[in-house]
Amino acid sequence: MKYSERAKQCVNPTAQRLLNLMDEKQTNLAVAADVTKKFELLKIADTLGPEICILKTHIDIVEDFDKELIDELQNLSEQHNFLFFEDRKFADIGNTVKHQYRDGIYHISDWAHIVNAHTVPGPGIIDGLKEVGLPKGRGLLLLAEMSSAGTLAKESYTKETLKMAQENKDFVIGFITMRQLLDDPCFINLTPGVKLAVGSDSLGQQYNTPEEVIYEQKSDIIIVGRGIYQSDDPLAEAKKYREAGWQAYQKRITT
Ligand code: BMP
Repeated sequence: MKYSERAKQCVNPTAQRLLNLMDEKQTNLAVAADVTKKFELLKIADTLGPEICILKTHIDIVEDFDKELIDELQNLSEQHNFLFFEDRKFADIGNTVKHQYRDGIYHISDWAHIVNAHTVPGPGIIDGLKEVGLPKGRGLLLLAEMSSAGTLAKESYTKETLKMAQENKDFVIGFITMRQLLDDPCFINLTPGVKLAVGSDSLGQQYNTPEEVIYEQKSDIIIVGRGIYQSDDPLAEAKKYREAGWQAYQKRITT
């Protein structure tokens, strides 16, 4: 099914918006902007914005963070039509994550269309995040699997995570996963650990290619960080990933 056909079946407005945006803009590329300075983050958002469906942030690594950064990022998101995914990986009890999502320095729920959570605390984490995010039309991804070597997110942990998602379809819009885990068009699968060549880094990250992730494993969105922002020409490299991810999607929906 095309992303936009899937959008019609979803109840969550962020899921609908993302799936429609991907087909309209013809991109299933999310860039992981893991940089520590405002100007670097803004440069990535402005230069790569036209190529991506999602800008994935780790806002707490930005050393000179201030409110203006969010204002400027929001302007760029409107100008280039991409969504924000704050990769906060909430992992506490419902009451605590509610505050972490809404309050503090970052006020994540005010600007991040999408956030994610570990399921290790149990379903209360979803309830807490939902209290804040659902009235704002936000979406949540659950970490069903991870890309790193030796991850404990597998087998029964992954299965329980899927169950929690199915019980919260109004707010949970998909998964961080290495593959499609459920045959349900409303769950969007996002896969990190993507490079044009298979490999690993020195700290446990493991890489697969866009073709493997989107075509073979039937995931929906490739998340690419260092493969793009550490290259000599990030824009040219982003275009390569965009093309590879889109071709793999075209091949999947036509075969
Ligand atoms: P890189 O492409 O540079 O390896 O970056 C991958 C990005 O995806 C990082 O921001 C990391 O935090 C995130 N990520 C991951 O690598 N594996 C996971 O299982 C979950 C993640 O969020």
